Amino acid sequence: MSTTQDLQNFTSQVRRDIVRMVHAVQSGHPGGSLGCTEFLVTLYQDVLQHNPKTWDMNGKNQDLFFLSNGHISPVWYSVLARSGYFNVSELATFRKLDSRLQGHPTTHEHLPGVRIASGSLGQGLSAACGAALAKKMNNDSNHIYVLMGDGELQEGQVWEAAMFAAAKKIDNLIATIDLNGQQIDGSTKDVLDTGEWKPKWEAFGWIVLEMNGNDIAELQSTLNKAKSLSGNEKPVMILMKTIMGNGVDFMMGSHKWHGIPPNDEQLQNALSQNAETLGDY
Ligand SMILES: Cc1ncc(C[n+]2csc(CCOP(=O)(O)OP(=O)(O)O)c2C)c(N)n1
Ligand SMILES: [Mg+2]
Repeated sequence: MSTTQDLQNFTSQVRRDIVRMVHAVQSGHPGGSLGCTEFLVTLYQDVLQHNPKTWDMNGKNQDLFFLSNGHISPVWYSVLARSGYFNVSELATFRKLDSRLQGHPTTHEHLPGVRIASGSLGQGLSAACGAALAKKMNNDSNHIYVLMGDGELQEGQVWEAAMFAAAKKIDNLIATIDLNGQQIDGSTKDVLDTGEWKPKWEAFGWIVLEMNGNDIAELQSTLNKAKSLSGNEKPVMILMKTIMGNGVDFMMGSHKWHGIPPNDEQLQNALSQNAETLGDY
């Protein structure tokens, strides 16, 4: 198990990677990436049972993670690279022509760690259901994790998968929603006020947990709790409160940084707030 301080240091480096990647090509999605940094760092460094060196598409006897809100690829690519899936120097190719690190992940480039294309919102939970069922049929006791955005929940396909997972008792599935309260055009409340999520997921037959996704100690304990609640004939949902743009003060809490890059001055400001702990790529 990693210490909370180790994970905090890792998080700081990933934040640097995110802002440097989107700044370098002047495109990409820093807001959601920064808000989900603690989550992905804790998942990959402390929770997932995985072996980056023997990675393959099937992932037999390993935990699998699916990123459904594929636009937050900067944080995922950084965490994958720094967890050993590929060389960190490849982060410099983000969003460039012929790069394996496309703005939205696809399987076409064969980037280790990526098992589905995502970016077209709404599909990841369905893919995760299929993978989780396959694990059960193969008597593989590992878990399937998936992350979705809160704006993404407005996609109808999410609710088909929500019904399917409960009906089929897919209890090796641990889903998380990034509840940052923001989406591309404004706050989720202003765009489509959907009310409380907890009673909705419970009514659909899920076990529902809540956590602060920007608190590493809480992430560690809640993710472990989710694991301990699996195997009870119900899928597990973690409603994760985050702050969009977390860790870069002028990006925090606003949908405006959903998909725009920092300029030179803003980059320096963002970097000054996040120490270089593992070495820049
Ligand atoms: C099917 C589909 N419709 C629309 C989009 C355009 N789009 C990209 S991100 C986004 C907002 C998603 O909101 P959320 O999931 O909350 O992500 P956040 O802004 O918090 O990162 C939209 C509408 C898309 N990628 N896919
Ligand atoms: Mg959101």
